[in-house]
Order: sequence, then C-alpha cells, then structure tokens
Amino acid sequence: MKTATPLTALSFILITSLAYAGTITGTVMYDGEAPARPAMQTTKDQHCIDSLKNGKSEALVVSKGKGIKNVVVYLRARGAKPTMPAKNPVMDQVNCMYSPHVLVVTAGTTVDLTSSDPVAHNVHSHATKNEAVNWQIPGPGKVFPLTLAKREAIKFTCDIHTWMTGYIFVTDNDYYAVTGYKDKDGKWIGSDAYEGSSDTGTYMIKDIPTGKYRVQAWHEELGTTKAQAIEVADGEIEISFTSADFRKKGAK
Ligand SMILES: [Cu+2]
Repeated sequence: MKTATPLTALSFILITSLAYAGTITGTVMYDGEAPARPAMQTTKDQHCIDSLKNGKSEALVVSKGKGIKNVVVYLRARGAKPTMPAKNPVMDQVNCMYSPHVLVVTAGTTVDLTSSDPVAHNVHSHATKNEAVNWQIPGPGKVFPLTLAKREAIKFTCDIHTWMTGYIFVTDNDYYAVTGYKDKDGKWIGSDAYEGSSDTGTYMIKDIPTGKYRVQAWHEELGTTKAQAIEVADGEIEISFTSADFRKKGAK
C-alpha cells in the first residue's frame, strides 16, 4: 500500500484546487439596431484595393444574434501574476488589415509583428504606457518582436493605409475573455462570419481563484464599462453587458 500514498495525496491536491475556483460567464449584446458597418475606403496599392473591394470596417461588428465582437471582459485582480504564452502571439497584416483586429496578451508578452502582404506597411503604435513604435515592414515574412510590459489598450494604425487599425489589449492577469475571438479549433473568427452568426456575445472566464475582484469590459468603439465589484465563489456566476453599459473615454 506504500505506492498508494503519493497518488492519494495528488488527487487530494487536485480536488481542493478545483473546489476553490469559480467561473464567470455571460453575454455582451447590442441594444437596439446596430449601425451598418461602413465600407473600407481604400485609396492606394492595387493589392489593397483588390483585396478590400467588399471590405467593411471591423470597428463595430454585431452578429444577427446581437452579440458584439471583440469585447474584452477582464478582471482587475490585485496581486495576480500573468502567465506567459509558450509561443509569441502574432499580429499579422493580411490583405491590408490587421489580423486579428484585436489581440489580447498578458503583460510581459512579446508579440511578433509581421506582414503577409506583398506591399509595405508600417506598424504605428499609439501606446502611452508601453513603447510606441513606428516600424516599416517592407514585405511579407519579416518579424518584428515587441515586448509589452504594461496593462493598456493599444491602438495600431498604418501611416501608408489610413483605414488600417488594430488593437493589442495588454492585461495584467490571466482572467479575461474576448467575445467572437476564436472558434473551437483555436482559429480566428472573421468579422464577416461573426456578423452573419447567431452568437449572442457569449464569453467565459474559467479557473478564477475564489476571492474579490472587479470586472470590467472594453470595446474599441463603445468604450469601457464601470468596474463592478464581484465576489467569485466556487461555481459559476453570470455577468452580462449591453452596449448601453459602455462609456467612451472622457464622456460622462
Ligand atoms: Cu498598411
């Protein structure tokens, strides 16, 4: 029976660690009629004009089921340490758009900025807390690593193609989720596919140690919701948002 002891001890640890973790789940839905997505105004480079002939803005994408894409729901958790990804996440430029449009990483992560396009782009970061780079990417396949140390929602533009915008949201802990982000196989969900879907803006944050937090949601166009104090206990709690809960920066 000697060999049984370590196994018993291990299962005890597993059970206790699971027993003290909670889940937050909910939806982020648009109130009323969502505005139509404006067409992309491409002005230069035949490659961009051709690939974005039917391209529409990704700034606010609402599904048939009223779900809002690219809302980051995150916890403010004092003392929580973020986990570093095993591989550098990639922010690509594909057919003269940032891909993905919104990328979420934990603070301290190095993001590989790159391009898949045959035309030159430049990655222009509007960061205020992190390094604000402005790098020319002359052609496909070149990789420019950028380490992001501080919590911030960073806007990226391209000075060559004025319609190009993308965001990297840097969070300081692992407790976040993004609506309409990736499918079950881990592939990015495209904006057009999301718009045609019946998704209701569902999200889920799992494995949250029990305790007190504040929960908040961010969207590039709608703004940020008020930080809401919550207590995570063993089990699942539901916190849902609508577009009416968001306020733009500086607005009252
Ligand atoms: Cu560009």
